[in-house]
Amino acid sequence: MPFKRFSRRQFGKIAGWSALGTSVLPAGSGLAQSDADTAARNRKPLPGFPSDFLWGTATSAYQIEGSVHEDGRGPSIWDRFAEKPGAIADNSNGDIATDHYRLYKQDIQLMKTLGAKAYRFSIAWPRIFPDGAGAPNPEGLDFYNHLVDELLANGIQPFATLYHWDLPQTLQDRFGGWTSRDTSKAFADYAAHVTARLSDRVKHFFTINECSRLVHLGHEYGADAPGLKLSPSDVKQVRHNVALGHGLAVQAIRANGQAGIKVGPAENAVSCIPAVETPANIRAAELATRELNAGYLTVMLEGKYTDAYLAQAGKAGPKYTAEDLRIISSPIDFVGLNVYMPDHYVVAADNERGFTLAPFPKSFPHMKATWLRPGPETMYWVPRHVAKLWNVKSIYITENGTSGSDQPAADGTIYDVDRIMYLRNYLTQLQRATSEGVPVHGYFLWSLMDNFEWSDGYQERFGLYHVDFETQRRTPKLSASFYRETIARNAVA
Ligand code: PNW
Repeated sequence: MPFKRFSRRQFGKIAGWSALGTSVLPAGSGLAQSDADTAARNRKPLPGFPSDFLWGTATSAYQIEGSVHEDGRGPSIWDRFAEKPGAIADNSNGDIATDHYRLYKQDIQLMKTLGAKAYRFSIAWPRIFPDGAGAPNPEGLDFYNHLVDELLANGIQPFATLYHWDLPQTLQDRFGGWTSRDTSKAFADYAAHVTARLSDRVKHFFTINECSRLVHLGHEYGADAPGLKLSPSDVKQVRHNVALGHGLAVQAIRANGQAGIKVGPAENAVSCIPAVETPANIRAAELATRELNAGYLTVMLEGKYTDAYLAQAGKAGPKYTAEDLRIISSPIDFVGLNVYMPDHYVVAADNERGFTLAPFPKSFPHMKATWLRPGPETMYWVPRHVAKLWNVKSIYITENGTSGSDQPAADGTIYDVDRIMYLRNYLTQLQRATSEGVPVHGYFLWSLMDNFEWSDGYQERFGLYHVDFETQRRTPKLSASFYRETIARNAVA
């Protein structure tokens, strides 16, 4: 809603300002300055994070491993997609990536240097089942066995994601990938196989990374593998099949995992922020969160699509059974949230939905990637909404970070103060959330090191460690020191 439509008085009311007097320091007065200094010195530090808060970093298989032909790995839809001219900005692919498949021991030392106590990685389905289903490839699993053992030997808890977008190509060819529920079933079989073999040591499993991105970018806009541009009704069916895959995998993981393992999704929930923090706007942002995540977290946590989602879809709605909904909403132990940016600033409105989504002004800032609009408060609101709307008792921030230009200065250091600015502000908001009792139990920074950033190739660097993609040399950026300091203090540095 454009603010110019409000009179000053109306705006004051909405913002809850009418009761506030003006409290501006007299400009240029030395006295005011020294008062401010004293206040700053006496300021009580913000409370730190809970004492058992888990700090980690995150990566995904195709973005770092390389070695795409090693030890019997089959092709994935990303190998195939990257072959298409123009699909990847720099015409690159994940053939070598950051060579983590061979350098994983060294990379675990990087985590240790940060003081991180947890690591979120993904397992490449085409390494475990080169044909997507059928005969497993034990050599493929060996890599993850070694990785997990090495993590544990270094005091780092493994958090495994089962699907971070690298679908075996054979499933795309055979069934049309996620357009068919045969893929949802194959995913559950793969999840069962992996959990049976890793859950003696891996205690936390994420099912699918960001259902929404794989649905929209992969199947609606064609910007991610498999590069499809499906009709609205087919997109809704893909969305349903992906949610079904999540639910079937939750059941398979429980049935095959050791007692006490925990499972949940890793979603980038559509983030809705009260444009001005008033009770009415907060309620409107909650309503918007529930509606705009209808095909993802809402159906997973409520076991039904919202009335508005079904009404809006009309004939293009997904086809499903009541049993599907029961499977999709199988109980989970935590919700993983990838938090990057605000999707919407919300204002309460007297309309059918109860909210208005404010358009983003052209002047809204962005980080190096033009899509990444910084809004630190999203780190407070998304977990708060999720905890409140669905009574979720455990949340992990499964990704948060930014790319940067990351140019070395004359002294060779990468002073990535833009990344530090971004992280400091987001973590301050996370500290607000945990100190108010929002049950966030850990944070995984995206990413440990620069890597293959999907259709942006190697042009967007998200790492705490700079990677020279020619030599595979890893060098800490200044933000690595910031993160190490934050972990050491268990409070924003
Ligand atoms: C994530 N958004 O994707 C992915 O999980 C990572 O693999 C990826 O490298 C990382 O973010 C950085 O891009 C995102 O629109 C998808 O808010 C969508 C959004 C953010 C991140």
